[in-house]
This record gives sequence, structure tokens and C-alpha cells, in this order.
Amino acid sequence: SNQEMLDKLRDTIVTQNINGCAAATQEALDAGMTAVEIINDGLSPGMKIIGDKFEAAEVYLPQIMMSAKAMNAAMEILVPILAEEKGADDEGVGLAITYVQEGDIHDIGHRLVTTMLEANGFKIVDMGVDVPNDKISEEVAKNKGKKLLLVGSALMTTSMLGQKDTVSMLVEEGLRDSVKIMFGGAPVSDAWIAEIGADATAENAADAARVALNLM
Ligand code: HCB
Repeated sequence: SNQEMLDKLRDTIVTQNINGCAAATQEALDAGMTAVEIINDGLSPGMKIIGDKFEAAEVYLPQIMMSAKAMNAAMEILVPILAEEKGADDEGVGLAITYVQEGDIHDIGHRLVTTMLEANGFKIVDMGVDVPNDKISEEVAKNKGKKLLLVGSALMTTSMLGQKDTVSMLVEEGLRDSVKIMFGGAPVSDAWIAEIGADATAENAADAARVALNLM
């Protein structure tokens, strides 16, 4: 059944079974599941479990790295399919500048969100991980006048604080009104978004695409 397949996907992440994860992903696709279901209901819950175990000191960094490798093995299969599940139109709904905040190299969620935005018609400038704020405002300034969306990720409470500085810097440089700002990552909440004066957050990559389209 679908539930058994989702459990299997989750378990391959938790047990760091890299080959098994790729195989289970292919099996789920063959059974008719969508890439979004596989990610949101199978793989991501596995990453959540391994993160909680790490916090409880039940597993250590090498295990997390292997779980991330398993996730990446699945993403190699899923990312091209995500891009196909929705055909991008020529007009382009806007330009999305995506990045991970300075000091932070967690890029799995960032890559998923970037892929989903591209699949939903956004043109993309992917600035990658560990991006300092001055580089971000430079990129916004360069694209001023376009329909612009800034999409930042932060997975740690420390790097999340940098999002506040991003907004402040854009305000100081007179660029805040040129761009919509969506921030996400596990520690980001609606309260944080309101506090720092960003525009929105989203729970997962599919949600991020919906929220992004609404902002434009
Ligand atoms: Co890492 N790590 N880690 N880690 N890591 C976390 C994030 C902790 C929460 C684990 C814990 O303690 N419970 C923790 C942060 C604690 C905190 O600050 N609150 C932590 C830590 C401490 C660290 C190190 C400092 C460990 C160390 O070295 N002692 C170190 C930091 C390195 C650095 O960045 N400078 C570190 C390293 C690693 C790796 C390298 C082993 C690996 C990353 C591999 C990689 O990304 N290439 C890793 C991983 C995998 C994790 C966990 C287990 C999973 C993260 C993940 O990929 N989730 C994570 C535990 C957790 O998050 N609960 C743990 C799956 C993706 C799909 O979810 O939340 O990233 P996502 O993205 C979602 C969602 O947030 C949303 O959509 C995405 C897709 O559905 N979204 C957006 C994301 N961005 C958005 C932007 C938008 O605008 C809108 C929506």
C-alpha cells in the first residue's frame, strides 16, 4: 500500500540506507506516487526523525551526513521530475533570488524550494549556501525594477538571526520596496516573519510555491 511505501521511504533515511532510498523512491514513482508526496510524506519525516535523534544524542554527525546522502540519492531522481510535473510558461511569473543565510550550509530544503519555484514559472538566481548579506543586497540592486522575490533559508537558530539583518540592510539601502521577501527553514515561524518585517514563510517546498505565487 501507499502507507507501507511511505514508511519504507522514511526508514531508508533513518537507517542511512543510501541505495535502498534510491530504490524505494523509484518503486514509489512506479506505483504512481508523485514526487511531492514522496518528499513531503516519506523522506522529510525521516529527516525530522534523524534530526530529533541527533538532538537527543542518539545519533552523531556521521549518521546525519549519511542520511543526507540518502536524501540526495532520492533527489537526483526526483528533482528532474518535480521540474516536469509543472511546465514553466514563457512569460515568467517573476525572478526568484534563492540562497541559504551566511554561516549555514544546510542546502537540501533550499534546493527543493528552488526547484519547485522554477517548476512554477519563476526565473531563478540560485546564490547557493553561506551567502553574506552584502551579496544579497547587491543582487537585489542589480535586478531592481523586475518582479522580484527573495527566498532565504536558514536551518539553525543562529543563522536565522541573519535574516533580520537582511531585511534591515534592504531597508537602509532603499531596496525594501523593490522586492518581496519569503524566508523559511525549520526554525522560521510566522511570529519571526512579522517581527523582522519580511512578507511570508512556508512549511515545505510545495507550500513555498503557492505562497510565492500569491506574493507576486
Ligand atoms: Co544539521 N542541524 N548541522 N546538518 N541538520 C539541524 C538543522 C539541527 C536542527 C539538528 C538538531 O540539533 N536537532 C541543528 C540546528 C540546531 C539549531 O540551531 N536550532 C543542526 C546542527 C546543530 C548542525 C551542525 C552545527 C552540527 C555540528 O557540526 N556540530 C552543522 C552545521 C553546519 C553549518 O551549516 N555551518 C550541521 C551539519 C549538517 C549536515 C552537513 C550533516 C547535514 C546537512 C547536509 C546538507 O544540507 N547538504 C545536516 C542535516 C541534514 C540536518 C537535519 C537532520 C535535516 C535538515 C534537512 O535537510 N531537512 C536537521 C534537523 C531538522 O531540520 N530537524 C539538522 C530536510 C529538508 C527537506 O527540510 O526544513 O531544510 P528543510 O526545508 C523545508 C522547509 O523548511 C521549507 O521547505 C523545505 C522543503 O520542504 N523551506 C522553505 C526551506 N527553506 C525555505 C525557504 C522559504 O522561503 C520557504 C520555505
